Amino acid sequence: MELTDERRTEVYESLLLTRRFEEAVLEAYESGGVPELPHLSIGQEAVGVGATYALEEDDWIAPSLRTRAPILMRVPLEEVVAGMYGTRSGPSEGRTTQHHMGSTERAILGTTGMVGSHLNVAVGAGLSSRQLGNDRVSTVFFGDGATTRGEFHTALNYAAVEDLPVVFVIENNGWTEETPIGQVAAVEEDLIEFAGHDLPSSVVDGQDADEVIAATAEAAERARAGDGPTLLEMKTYRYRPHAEVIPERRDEAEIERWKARDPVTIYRDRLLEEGIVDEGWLEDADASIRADVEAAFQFAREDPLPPEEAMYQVYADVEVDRDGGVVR
Ligand SMILES: Cc1ncc(C[n+]2csc(CCOP(=O)(O)OP(=O)(O)O)c2C)c(N)n1
Ligand SMILES: [Mg+2]
Repeated sequence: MELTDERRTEVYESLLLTRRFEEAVLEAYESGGVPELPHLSIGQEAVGVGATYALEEDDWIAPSLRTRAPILMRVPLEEVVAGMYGTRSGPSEGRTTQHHMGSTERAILGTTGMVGSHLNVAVGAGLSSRQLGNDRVSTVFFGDGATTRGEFHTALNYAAVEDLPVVFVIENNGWTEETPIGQVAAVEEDLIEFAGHDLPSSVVDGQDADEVIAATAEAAERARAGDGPTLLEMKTYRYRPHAEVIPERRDEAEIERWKARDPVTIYRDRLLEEGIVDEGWLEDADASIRADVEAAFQFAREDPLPPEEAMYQVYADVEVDRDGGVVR
């Protein structure tokens, strides 16, 4: 995939948008204004941004509970923020929060509260590409904790046996809630060892968006050529606790070590060094992204609550009357 200077400035803008959005979520939550419990991805932005950037617009993406970047890259900001406030303009008119949101029109498969539940849905999307004869690749993001679930092994095995066009992206932030992954994963070093030897796999620097783009582009190309799935383990880190109600129990020194390899800073410094942007461009980009985020929050705060009908058609596409009887 050719990364022109212009495309690389777009990558940076997506990194910065994800960062500024999540900072705004945290600020709004702390001031008591958000009904949803944030599980922030601050620190992990390059994984979602880089991988999404390497894909075609209609390739399927199944985000984890924490992957925010692909959603922000494909769904209008106002809709995402409205989802968080549970208002009418949110995804599915308020039937779901932004935390697990999906949007089939934008090829985003929503997840559920069950860790790992979306892996086989993503494999199913890959199978549908095969059966429908199109070349849509399916990429699924999931945390290191999800690799301890049966779903992970079922999904990898089935995709490998059937040579399905699936890219598996582990967002390995080293922690599953408050447990270090090393305590619960039975592999020596890297989680890709779970895959065995027949599945192409690699470990990727998840803090470097260029590395993420290159690895994902190669995996997507393999999938599109009919050569089956790839497992990518992206090493990354979240700066915030698992969720905003959970106390921080990680070592401060560990958090600081990772902050020294911040994905937004790494990319900004590289663009500056290569003379692709200057300080003025960076300031303008930040101001404009901050203004967009602020406007989206303002929009969502004024957006009306969903209509009563939003309580219907949650589990099935049927119309029911007030007594729960099926009308159509
Ligand atoms: C099947 C299941 N078990 C436990 C939980 C509670 N839970 C929610 S998120 C989470 C940790 C997930 O860790 P990881 O997959 O590494 O993702 P991360 O939060 O680090 O992004 C757990 C245990 C759950 N939602 N579903
Ligand atoms: Mg984790």
